[in-house]
Amino acid sequence: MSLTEEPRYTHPQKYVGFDTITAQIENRLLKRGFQFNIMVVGRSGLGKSTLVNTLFASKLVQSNGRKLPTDPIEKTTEIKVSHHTLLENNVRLNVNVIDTPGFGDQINNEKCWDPLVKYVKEQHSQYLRKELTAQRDKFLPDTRVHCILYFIQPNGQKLKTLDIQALKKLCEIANVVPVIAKSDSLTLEERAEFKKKLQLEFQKYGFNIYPSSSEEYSDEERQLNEDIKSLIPFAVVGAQTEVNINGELVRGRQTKWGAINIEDVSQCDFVFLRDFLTRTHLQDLIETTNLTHYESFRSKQLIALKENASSNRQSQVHT
Ligand SMILES: Nc1nc2c(ncn2[C@@H]2O[C@H](COP(=O)(O)OP(=O)(O)OP(=O)(O)O)[C@@H](O)[C@H]2O)c(=O)[nH]1
Ligand SMILES: [Mg+2]
Repeated sequence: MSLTEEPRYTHPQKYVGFDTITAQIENRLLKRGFQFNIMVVGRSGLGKSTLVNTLFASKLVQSNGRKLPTDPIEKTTEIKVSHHTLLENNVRLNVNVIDTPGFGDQINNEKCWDPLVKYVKEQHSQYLRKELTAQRDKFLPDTRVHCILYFIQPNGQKLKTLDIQALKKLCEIANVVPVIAKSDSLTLEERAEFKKKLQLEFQKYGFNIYPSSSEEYSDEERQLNEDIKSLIPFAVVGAQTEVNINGELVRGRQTKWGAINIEDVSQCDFVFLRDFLTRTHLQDLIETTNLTHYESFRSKQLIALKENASSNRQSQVHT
């Protein structure tokens, strides 16, 4: 058959019903639910917890926010994981939020990303151990980090050494999506300029920012990813409150100079980020974690195991 020739289909003479397989798969998936694990990384007070709550339109995590300027800033780098089950039109989404408060806020910031890298690898390692047990569960609980939201300070400057090192490490092991935090503190022009500057920095340092330009994507998907890439880092604003704008209640922030409607795409990129993470790339984030990041961890571990075993055998032969 030449490439231009149409494949020859056999059309059953009566309705057989195998076209229901998609509905059957859907039913099974709906019963099982979906697992999505999202990690937020950034300095203390950049609005990490607020943005997670804003993204899922639910109060998932405590956003600290100092009530008084004299209150101490929480200076912990302890990783906190919280589990949630969200329900939307029959679809159950289990969300694990991995919060890393105060990242980079220690007196000694050297290698402060190490615990995060360790956490991501540990989840891969746990999954691999479960996968390799003789009588493994049918469905392995998945704690692997599907997405890391990386918060960059809205200061208009070049990336700090700490951010460069952390981004480099994290991009190698997970899907990293950088955002410009609290972008309402920059004017629209400043934001556009800062975004361009950061895009050049990402290129300069060769970060493998999600989504990558994989060969496996179709032309349409690749075009969508190119469009998205021009928006990264998303200039976000988080808000858990509603404000009245022209008689309409919208999610936003009230400031001395007026109100910001975070759902208005001319005011910030929040909607682009939300749609990217949930409406277009949720499945791809989960799949890429499994097929790319976990797979590379898995093959490295198994090769190391094999080499270990063979060098043990050789040393036994020689002794
Ligand atoms: N202007 C502005 N303020 C924000 C934004 N997002 C959050 N905030 C405020 O910033 C303060 C800190 O927000 P959090 O969400 O607790 O910040 P965090 O990064 O989780 O802080 P830690 O958990 O201490 O690391 C709160 O008072 C929020 O209301 C934003 O987009 N713009
Ligand atoms: Mg927080």
